[in-house]
Amino acid sequence: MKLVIAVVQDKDSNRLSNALVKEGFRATKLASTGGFLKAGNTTFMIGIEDERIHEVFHVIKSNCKVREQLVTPVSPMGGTTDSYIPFPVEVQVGGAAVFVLPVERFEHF
Ligand code: 2BA
Repeated sequence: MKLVIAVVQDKDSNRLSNALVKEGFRATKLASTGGFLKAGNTTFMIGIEDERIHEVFHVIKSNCKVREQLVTPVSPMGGTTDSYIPFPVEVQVGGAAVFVLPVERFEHF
């Protein structure tokens, strides 16, 4: 068994959770905050048998979009503070940052 941890944009979270339920996957949604943008995102925990993991990836990929987002860095990106002029930069966010962890044991009481 594996635990899939997927960080997705809030805009995609309802669609993804509906799709997971429809395809028969169990998932838990956690409200989270990205360290870089300091904006809300959603973290899914999905416990899944090893042989179905590619199905979960497929559902995540089909329901999470890549989006461009403008962000003004709060600290210099490598330069010194005296030469620092803040200006917005565009970053690509998503579709999903996905981690796969081995599960030693799963009990459901
Ligand atoms: P954030 O940390 O808010 O990052 C949002 C987006 O900003 C990232 O999109 C990436 O395009 C950019 N970004 C992040 N750190 C950067 C940096 N040091 N310099 C330049 N650009 C940077 P994604 O890669 O799609 O990540 C979306 C969210 O997924 C992240 O939100 C974070 O909450 C989570 N995440 C991504 N990689 C992670 C990791 N290795 N560990 C834990 N969480 C991660």
